[in-house]
Amino acid sequence: MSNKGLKKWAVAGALFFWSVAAWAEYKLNLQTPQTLLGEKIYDLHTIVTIICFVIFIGVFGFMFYAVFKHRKSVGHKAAQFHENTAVEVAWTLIPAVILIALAVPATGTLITMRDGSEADLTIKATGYQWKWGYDYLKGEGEGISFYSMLSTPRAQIDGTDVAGRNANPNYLLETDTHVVVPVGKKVRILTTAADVIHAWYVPALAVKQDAVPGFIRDTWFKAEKAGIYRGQCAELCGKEHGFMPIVVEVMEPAAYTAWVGAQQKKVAAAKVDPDKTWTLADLKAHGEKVYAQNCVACHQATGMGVPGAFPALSGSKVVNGPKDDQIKLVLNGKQGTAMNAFKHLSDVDLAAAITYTRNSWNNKSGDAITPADVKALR
Ligand code: HEC
Ligand SMILES: [Cu+2]
Repeated sequence: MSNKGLKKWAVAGALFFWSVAAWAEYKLNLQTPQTLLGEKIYDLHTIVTIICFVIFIGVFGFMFYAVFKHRKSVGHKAAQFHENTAVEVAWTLIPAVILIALAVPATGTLITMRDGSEADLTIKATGYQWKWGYDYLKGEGEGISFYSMLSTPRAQIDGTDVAGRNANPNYLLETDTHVVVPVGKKVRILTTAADVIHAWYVPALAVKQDAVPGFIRDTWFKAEKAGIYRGQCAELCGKEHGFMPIVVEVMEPAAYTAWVGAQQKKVAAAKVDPDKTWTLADLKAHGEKVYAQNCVACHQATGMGVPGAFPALSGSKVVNGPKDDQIKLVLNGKQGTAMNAFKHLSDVDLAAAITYTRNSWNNKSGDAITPADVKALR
């Protein structure tokens, strides 16, 4: 081989191995299933893939053999014939038998997958742009309700903290709160959505179910092993679905019971008396946090908004106008604009955020909007 040729191969080889190193974190095949049903699905997938592969080799092998061995250049002549009953019967029967042989176990598994009856625990998962809301509807923990949001730092996502991103094994797969469930219990997940179609997908638990506005769909799983299983919204339409991951934490029963207790205590503690008298300073201080979490992306920390897209709240007629109109606007949003409804926030949070906007920047109304004001307009 010439020197030049050698060099070319060396470069190609280096590139190949470099890319193999880059593949190290990718895995072929499905994730290891953590439920019995998931194992069934996994095995079914393996068997079907092998059968497809065998058929592929058989059909293409025969075809290439026929084309190569019987080519014109070695003196073969095309046979002229029509109809061959034996061949026609064979190519009808053999695929039919293969299809039936596949359909029987597939149907059995599918029926089990669809059977969400007699669940120990029922959790509703609601898709929002761009987070998940969970409500524990039935079973131990009934009444627990929370949102679950992406917790990967923004700097890792926008590329200002590449080192942090490279060191983060759960990049884009981590959330502020986990869906906690007990091990060995049948957990039924009802899926729905509040805005656009989402999809609740946790590969290791073998569940994937669309969450469609106005519809309730269901799926279920029974985890065999405690641990943390990660998934994502699997809806394709819209770039932000990849930023609403799902983290399921499967706990031993005793730990689960403790979690439920802690959660219920938290709910009780957060239940502030809506008739409590909040001072303007209390409301403003709390409101600044609520504003930073919910409003700042559009209206900006300066209250100046983004000209042409998001109106300034500083100096706004609405913010400085009658308080009822403003409360209604924030509660219900404005149809057809990016100003979404903020009904999901508590009376206290809304009262505080609105008080903050009425008393910040150039706004000096001096009014305190109380949680009771918000409650009255819900
Ligand atoms: C996704 C972007 C977005 C977020 C987040 C958002 N808003 Fe808005 N907001 C808008 C847009 C767009 C409008 C203008 C709607 C219109 O066309 O009238 C608006 C209008 C308003 C107005 C009326 C302003 C005026 O002068 O007309 C108020 C008050 C307001 N928002 C308060 C809030 C509060 C409080 C929050 C947080 C709880 C919030 N907004 C979060 C986009 C947003
Ligand atoms: Cu989604």
